[in-house]
Amino acid sequence: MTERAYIGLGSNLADPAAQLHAALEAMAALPGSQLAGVSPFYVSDSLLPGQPRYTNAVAALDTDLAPLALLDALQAIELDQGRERLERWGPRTLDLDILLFGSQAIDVPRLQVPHYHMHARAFVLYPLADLAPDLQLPDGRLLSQMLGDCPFVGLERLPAPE
Ligand code: PH2
Ligand code: MG
Ligand code: MG
Repeated sequence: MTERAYIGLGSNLADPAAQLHAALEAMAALPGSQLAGVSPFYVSDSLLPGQPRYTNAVAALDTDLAPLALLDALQAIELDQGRERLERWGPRTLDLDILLFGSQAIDVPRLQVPHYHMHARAFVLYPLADLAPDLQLPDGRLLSQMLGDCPFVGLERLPAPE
């Protein structure tokens, strides 16, 4: 069955915008998957002080892959682009997070969907709303409601490339 997944992209090392573009190309090439939309890119300070600023975006991916197969594929793209897991929340060349997977709620050790902190992260919610403003989470929470509780503070929205 094809499901629409929303993927959060983030990078704060080694030309972040180029990392995001490369990741989008790699995601579009995944088996049984089609890129259905990409938000504008946003720049913001890291949640952890002392790190370079992040570039973030959200992509909509229509995929026949099962959730854990998609997770494997995204982690392979992260590794391919030089991701090193040195410290939790450390700076990274590429972070790909499954935010939503259709209307499924998933809670297994490797994967929790919806992504646990998305409701509180402006750099996730605003690009997600660019793609799907009327979105509802599996538990019934409305994206519009979450946006109201998460001010657009410290986010810089980059103009779309030519
Ligand atoms: N990711 C982190 C830590 N801090 N800050 C921003 N602005 N964007 C991120 O994607 C981000 C972060 C670790 O997951
Ligand atoms: Mg993340
Ligand atoms: Mg991650």
